Amino acid sequence: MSDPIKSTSKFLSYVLRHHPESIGIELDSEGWVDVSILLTQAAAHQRDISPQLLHDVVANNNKKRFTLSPDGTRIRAAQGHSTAQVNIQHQAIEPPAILYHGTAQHFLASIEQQGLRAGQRHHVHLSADAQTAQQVGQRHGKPVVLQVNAAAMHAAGFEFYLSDNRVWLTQAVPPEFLAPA
Ligand code: HQG
Repeated sequence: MSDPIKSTSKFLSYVLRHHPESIGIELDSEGWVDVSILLTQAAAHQRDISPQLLHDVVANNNKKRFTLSPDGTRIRAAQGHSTAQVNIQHQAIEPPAILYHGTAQHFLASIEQQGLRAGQRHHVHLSADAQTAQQVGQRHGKPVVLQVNAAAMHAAGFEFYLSDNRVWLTQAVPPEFLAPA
């Protein structure tokens, strides 16, 4: 049997990032939905998630993908959204001088031409350490880690944001700010 924490995490990623309409819920523009509505609608779509299981998914998730509001009544995905319902107003902050992006070898030619693009997601995802980037890149094929000159981008006026779970986000990275790590 599949691990209930992992399968629930995948289900919640799908619903809270990409397709809230698939279980008839709406997210506010910051990505939040009431926990009670989420659990009721999940149950109505053959997904029984107990409050305890939800708590375990939020607490144990290796990437802290989900955030509970301080009073515990609302939940959101920390990052990775593609649904147009959500437009989190992240506060722009100064990034570390260097950030990393993990990708796959077969994307490199296109990235050298176009730079990094957000694609389906709302942002390009970057990490503060090369090891995390390596793991992200592995999901797509033979991993390659790129170094992003975040200090130069910041000086040029590009904005950077830090998600609840400490993923660095930016709109796009032009090729001149990229180098092999
Ligand atoms: C690539 C996971 C061609 C980009 C991870 C990446 C992350 C281009 C792929 C989060 C390109 C998009 C996000 C261009 C970018 N030409 N390819 N111009 N620009 N790409 O999955 O960054 O498990 O949407 O390099 O940990 O891999 O979901 O983004 O390979 O934080 O919580 O296009 O997803 O987190 O792939 O991963 P993705 P990502 P979760």
